Amino acid sequence: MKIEALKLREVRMALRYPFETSFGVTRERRILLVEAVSEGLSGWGEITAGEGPFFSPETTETAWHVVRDFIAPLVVGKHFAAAAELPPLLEKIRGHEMARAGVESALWDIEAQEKGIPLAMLLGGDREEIACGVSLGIQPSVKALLEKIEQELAAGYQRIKIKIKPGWDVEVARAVRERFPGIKLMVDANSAYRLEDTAHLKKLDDFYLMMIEQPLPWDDIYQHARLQAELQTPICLDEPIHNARQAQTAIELRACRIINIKLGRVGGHSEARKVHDLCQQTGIPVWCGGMLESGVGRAHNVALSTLPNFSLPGDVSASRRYWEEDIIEPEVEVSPEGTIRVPTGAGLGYRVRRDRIEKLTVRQETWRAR
Ligand code: OSB
Ligand code: MG
Repeated sequence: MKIEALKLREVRMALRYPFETSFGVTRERRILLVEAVSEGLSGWGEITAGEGPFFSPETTETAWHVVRDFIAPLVVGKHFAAAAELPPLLEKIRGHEMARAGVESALWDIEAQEKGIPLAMLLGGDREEIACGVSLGIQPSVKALLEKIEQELAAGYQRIKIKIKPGWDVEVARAVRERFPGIKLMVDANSAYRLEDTAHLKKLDDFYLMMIEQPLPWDDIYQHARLQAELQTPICLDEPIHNARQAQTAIELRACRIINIKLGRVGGHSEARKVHDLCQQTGIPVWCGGMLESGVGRAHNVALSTLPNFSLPGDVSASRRYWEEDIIEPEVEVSPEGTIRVPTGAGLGYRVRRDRIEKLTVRQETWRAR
């Protein structure tokens, strides 16, 4: 492929329901969409950075800056035999994984279209459907949370993740367990605790959770190992895993027993596969995390989730849980069994709706090969 043009758009999409975590409330997403153009094909990627530097240091603005000033000049006008040739070219850019992932994703979409195969197949996936869970934000009351869980289970979702923070944790988990004794249940703290909270976190062991995701600081691995030694519940790491090397550190230190792979957080499909393969070889199950993606990012997550070691239900759920109207067609739907069917068309396998994107776009910039 020759990248003749790279187009970056910012779209604003209002969530149907506010999403509250220990680091804040999100009501509207400012999503960057990457469109790469090559020989009559358009490949699409999504940059999953947050509006503020609260999940990770990246933001919508930093990603725009990094794509415009550093990534686009390295990509536009270049020939690639495969999307996997991009990461070495971007290697000297430190951090900014989400910005890099959005561009790399667009190239993977082009490569799959060129070959006339689904992206899932190009990545090496072998599933026809993927298992889905939901991530439920902090709710105004326990009653409201129990009602939400009831709805999601009725819709078929296979596991429930609830966000926790100090003051919304042990008693909430207890109430959910009492009401739903048999469900697959887990919690995500998004770094709301410190190692000194170990005695408090140990109380969660009573509720036979599948895992506790990221209890300790966002950039920590070592203290999670100290905590894991004290907990029966498996720890799952999210925030501090940006590449296979960090995953190896976490596994060798026994800082976790499960890893959440997010395409943006690890810098793209190439690195996501490396983390996946390492975890597979070392007996660590993985699942695909979410960042409140639009249909474009969601389609990439569906494809990634088809790899064999994605053996636990992920945070990849139906478009309609987030948006009144998504930007792909058909929208991502979940079956009554709590699965998403992997599309069989070439590339992403969903049609990207330019009409809808145009309406949602607040700024755009295009860089063309000269
Ligand atoms: O920690 O997994 C997380 C959303 C935004 C930022 C971080 C996280 C999340 C989620 C939502 O849990 C997952 C989703 O439904 O997309
Ligand atoms: Mg998380």
